[in-house]
Amino acid sequence: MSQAPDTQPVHLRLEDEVLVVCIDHPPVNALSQAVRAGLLKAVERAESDCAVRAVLLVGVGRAFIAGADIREFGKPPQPPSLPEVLHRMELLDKPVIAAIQGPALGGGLEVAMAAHHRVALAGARLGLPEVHLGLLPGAGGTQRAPRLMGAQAAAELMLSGQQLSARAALEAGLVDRLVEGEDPTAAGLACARELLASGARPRRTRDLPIPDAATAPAQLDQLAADTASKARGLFSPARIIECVRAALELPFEEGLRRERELFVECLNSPQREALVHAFFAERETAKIPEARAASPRPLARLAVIGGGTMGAGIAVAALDAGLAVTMIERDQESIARGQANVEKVYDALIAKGRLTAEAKAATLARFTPDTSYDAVADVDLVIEAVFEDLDIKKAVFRELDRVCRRGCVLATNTSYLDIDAIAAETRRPQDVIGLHFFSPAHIMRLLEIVVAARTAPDVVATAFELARRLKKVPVRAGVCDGFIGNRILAVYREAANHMLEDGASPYEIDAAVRAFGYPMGPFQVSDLAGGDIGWATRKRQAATRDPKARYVEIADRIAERGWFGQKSGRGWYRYPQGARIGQEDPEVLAIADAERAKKGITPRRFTQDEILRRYMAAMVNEGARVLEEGIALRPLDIDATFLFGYGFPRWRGGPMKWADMQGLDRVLADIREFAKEDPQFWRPAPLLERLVAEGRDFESLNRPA
Ligand code: 3H9
Repeated sequence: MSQAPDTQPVHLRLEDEVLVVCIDHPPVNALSQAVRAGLLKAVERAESDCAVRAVLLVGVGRAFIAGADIREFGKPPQPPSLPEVLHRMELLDKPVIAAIQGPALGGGLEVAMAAHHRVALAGARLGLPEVHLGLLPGAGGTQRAPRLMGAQAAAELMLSGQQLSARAALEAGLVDRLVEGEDPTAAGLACARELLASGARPRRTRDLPIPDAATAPAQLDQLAADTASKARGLFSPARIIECVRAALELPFEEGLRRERELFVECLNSPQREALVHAFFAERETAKIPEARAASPRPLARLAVIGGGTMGAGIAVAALDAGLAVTMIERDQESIARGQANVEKVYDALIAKGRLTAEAKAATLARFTPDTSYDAVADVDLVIEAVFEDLDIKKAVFRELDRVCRRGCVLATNTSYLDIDAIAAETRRPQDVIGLHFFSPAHIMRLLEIVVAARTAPDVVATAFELARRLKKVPVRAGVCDGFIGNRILAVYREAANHMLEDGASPYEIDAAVRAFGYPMGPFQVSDLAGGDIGWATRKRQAATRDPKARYVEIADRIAERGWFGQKSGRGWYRYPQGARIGQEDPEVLAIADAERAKKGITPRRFTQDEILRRYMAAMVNEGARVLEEGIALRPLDIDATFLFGYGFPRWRGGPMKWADMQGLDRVLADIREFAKEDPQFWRPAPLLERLVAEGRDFESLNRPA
């Protein structure tokens, strides 16, 4: 008779006198209600069964436990709670051992810390990353970690959300021993038997003294001050420090109660909701129809055409992912520059002590600079990263079409241009796709994957596979001017220009945008990127611009003076002697005044709130259009684009999530209000109107494609 498969996520079995508790809840053994209930049952069995003399906790599969089940946040809590389970477990009078392989994160590490002994396999990764979800460790972690590793180190671990290797965790005191081998059960059983043979009693973390109790309070003051300036608007870091203070000042149980109160505050904060959305958006973007329908083509050798900043950054990203990279430039001088651009990145790492000269040499052994297109004849994928000019790009693609083998993926890194037109230059438009990297390409995580009209599904799947290997966040986009990100950017940037012309200063606008959580405002960004780039785009668009649409010329007046920003020492701000932080410039304000006067505009005051409402409403409205046209598959793709490519504050979840959290009716009401002055610019997107009429939000469109 065949046995029904065991669907319980926690299995128990007795091995000699050790109760082996297997947490088996794929993919990462998150602590769902069923897992917590299973753990509680295990504790009850250990309490009542005298055949059990020790308890061993192991995770089945690739993780020990990745933490609380993030999908349960925001829903009504289901008993038993994790703190309750861990309380009972810690009080067991039989030794409890956690054998850790893979990730032991958040609640997962809290389980291990409530055990009496911890052994770790070499691949274990331990951390308390709750801060990235707007939370703090809420199952005793803030009280137990200080007792194991010291209050200062615990606070730093929780504030950074950093993951420690098994060795680092051993050195920090988080685990008791590091074991060889790949089998956590065998390692844990060996430890359990040893403990039983030596008659060891449970060693409860709650009873341990905090090793740095005397010095930690002063260090926490320092950490609190640093956090206030670094955590930029984040809610949970200050509360993490408060919990660690409670660990230092209060008895264990009272400390736990304080932790609970502060955890619940974090759980109920809008930041938690936004950050959890960001966590899932980051993972959902790769779930696209083509990835299910087709398999990626082979992907081992890659070529980059162009050795400028972008080409070099892409080459580094690919080299770092273990691919072989050929770089093509038009002549010896240019390829030498391209090679130098690549080496510069590695040399900077060597200078910082983060890379050895040998490792650089080993990586560059996979790098082939060349000046002939023939060198790319056999590669699997080519990324063109030459000057942003349609004719130049078309010429490159004609050449690629001539030399590349059949089935090679031909990608362009254009940020605006028509990829269908580029594909039409080849006899194989099905192999052509857009791979829009963001500068610096080896660091920025966003990769817009632009699917043209005739791109084959397996080419799309290959692009997503490349993104996975490069550890990028891939977002599927359709062809239009600017794709998802730059298209939406152009519109909210225009809204900023309108406000500028109507009376707001660039400095007020930047300040409002920074206060929202962006690292920089739009005028600072323009100074950093170089005002000449936007100027060139505006000149390119002049011929096709709607003559009835409002056009603000202030930026042109600035650019005409050669004030291109940081690189020219002057832009919207002044940068005396190469300063990186700009100073406000009265002459810029005078130029803006003169332009207003020319158009007969009487300047008016804008509050920070109004600036932001206009900026965000423009972003959301264009986002809705991008969705409606199918340029973005889902609202979460737009959110991921802005989170990973445009500095949108992660704790606000992305523009579409932000709009949902404001209430779409409020955003639409703003747009209608603004439309009274400029009905052409502020035309509400029909999708936004429809969602409001139906009482729905963007989230309702986020179903997997
Ligand atoms: C917490 O613990 C609070 C407690 O202190 C207090 C309690 C009272 N829950 O990332 P991957 C899914 S807060 C639910 O692609 P990897 C993920 O969505 C939590 N689902 O794989 C994905 O699903 P799908 C603190 C989760 O190998 C699949 O698993 N813990 C969870 O690149 C694979 O994930 C954390 O913040 C979860 N906790 O990385 C850890 N974790 O296949 C968060 C993952 O449907 N997790 N999923 O797309 C991670 O950092 C990474 O997922 C991990 C694996 C390193 C574990």
